[in-house]
Amino acid sequence: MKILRLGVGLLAAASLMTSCGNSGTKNKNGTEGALTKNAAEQVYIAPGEHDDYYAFISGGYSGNLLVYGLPSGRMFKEIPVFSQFPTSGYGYSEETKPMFNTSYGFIPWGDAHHPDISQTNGVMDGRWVFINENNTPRIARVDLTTFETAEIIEVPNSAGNHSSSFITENTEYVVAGTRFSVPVPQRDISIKDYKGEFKGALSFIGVDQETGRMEIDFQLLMPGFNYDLSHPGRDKSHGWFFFTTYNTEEANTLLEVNASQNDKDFIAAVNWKKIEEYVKNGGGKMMPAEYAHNVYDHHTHTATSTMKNEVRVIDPTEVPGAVYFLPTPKSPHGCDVSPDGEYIVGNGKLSTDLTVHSFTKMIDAIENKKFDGEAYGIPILNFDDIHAGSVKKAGLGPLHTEFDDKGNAYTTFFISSEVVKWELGTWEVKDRKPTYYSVGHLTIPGGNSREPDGKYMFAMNKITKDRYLPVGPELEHSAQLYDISGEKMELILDFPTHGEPHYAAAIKADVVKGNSLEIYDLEDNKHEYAIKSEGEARVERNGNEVHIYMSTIRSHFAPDNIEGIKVGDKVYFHVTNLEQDFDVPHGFAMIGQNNSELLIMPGQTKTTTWNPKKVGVWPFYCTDFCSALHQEMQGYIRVSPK
Ligand code: CUK
Ligand code: CUA
Repeated sequence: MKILRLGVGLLAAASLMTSCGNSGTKNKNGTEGALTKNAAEQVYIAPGEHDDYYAFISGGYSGNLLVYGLPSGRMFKEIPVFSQFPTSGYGYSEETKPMFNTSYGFIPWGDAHHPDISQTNGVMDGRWVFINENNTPRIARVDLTTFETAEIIEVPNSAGNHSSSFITENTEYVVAGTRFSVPVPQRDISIKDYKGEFKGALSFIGVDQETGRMEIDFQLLMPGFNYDLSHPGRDKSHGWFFFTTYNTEEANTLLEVNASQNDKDFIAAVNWKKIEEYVKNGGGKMMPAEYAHNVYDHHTHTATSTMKNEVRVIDPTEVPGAVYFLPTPKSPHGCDVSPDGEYIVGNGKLSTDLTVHSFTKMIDAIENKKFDGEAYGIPILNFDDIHAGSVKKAGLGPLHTEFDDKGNAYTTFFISSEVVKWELGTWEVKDRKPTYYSVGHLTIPGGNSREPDGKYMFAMNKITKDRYLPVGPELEHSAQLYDISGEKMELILDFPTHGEPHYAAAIKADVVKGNSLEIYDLEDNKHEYAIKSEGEARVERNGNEVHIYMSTIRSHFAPDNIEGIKVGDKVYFHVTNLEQDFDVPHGFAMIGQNNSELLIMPGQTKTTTWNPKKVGVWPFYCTDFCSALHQEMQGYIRVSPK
């Protein structure tokens, strides 16, 4: 009961904090860390100059990924991933619609959470960004040469794909852990039979190092807890993966109360090297499971979707020594591993202390078989044998931790709305700074690798209130950038983020910059309906299907007068942009068309459809200002009766 009251107490403190934030609106200048001139200089990027870092910020329920520059906080691009995006026609064009295929049908929206950048030897290499979709479990891969979504794979047996998409040190695996446990395989059973019947699937998705292509190598079917977040081991703990759990009570109703009974939940330590070995020797079993695998090809400019029908599943008790439970107080949320791989930080969200486990001690305890019972056949280690230390009274409601290059850790506290800097090894708090307001994640460039950078940290807040000019009841979220190069953190910038920012992955700009593609080579365009010159532009009829092979070049369409179309036809516009100059897209929009416009980059082909319903002469035009004669870039289609 004591535990329960603590939980409720914290919840009360949470609502208190929210009202604190509110009263702050009255005294805007009173908020701490107002900009100094020095701070302004630090974040100022002169016109035409470039930022030092890329930050890939989760767009949360917008389903997308946002590209920002640091330290300026300027947003450069919104990369559509799990949601349709009329700006470019992503998810509307015929070529990109297959990206949204799932075993549940066409799902053109997603709840994006955690981006993570590919690594080589534990260092971010800037090849790809992976990001998870929470709602209809999927993982996407964004290619950092084109900054476009190259692949989306659905994750079967999962529900609330939350402890994802974190990656191992050489991008061997991108990991996708379920939040909700569910019946596996899905079946019609009473919800009251949850306990012991439901399973939590932790998926290890292999990544091809040449192409980046993902395949689900195996799924570990864990006990029916909730799996919240995860992080890979690194350096000395390479080969392990750590997952926080909550609801080890296996409650199926009123989790707010029923899932806070146990004094400690677990961090699950998974030795994936061991399981990989087991799988290589034919271990595990194939289980029927339907899931879509969608790949976009930059040469055909077209996505293809394949429906898979089985997945390899593994019962953790089949592989001795592969999985252990580390008792961790109070529903740990984030699970973060220090750059040297020694410390595993469990952010117990209903605790005021932060619990840190030692990887060396964990291995010792395993070797000496010092177990404190088991859960569903999985050994539980003794808390005192693995505990490295605790940061005492660090704050209220710890969520996530990142690291710098000087042996410090930075933890966000949602309830007390602050970032706390503390030292690894001494567990001493060195500094704390308020955030505005109620921070969730934080990011240090490289902070999730062996080589974090020690210059900037930014905090991503859940509540915005008074930070910007009022815009009605619905506000964008707000991030704060801090200079962390000195002893004390210094707040130097506020900037808005889009959707709910969960994690962000940030990397030195130089690693990515040189690899960014400027133009799709027209000669290399292998799209089924591409044309390479205006001479190939034409209209082909096949029954009541009409295919228009159309080209764009400054500043006209070919063909631009189209006749012979009838009411009831299905018209396909296959538009190829013949331009080969950087940054000269053309757009295409047809009156009453079925979907969004198209934005076609130089060398690219995109397709939209139109069902003419009315007799007449109907215009189309270019939507993107492309030359002084952009307003002349137009055409007509004559529609005759059936
Ligand atoms: S979760 Cu912890 S605050 Cu989805 Cu990363 Cu958002
Ligand atoms: Cu082409 Cu405007």
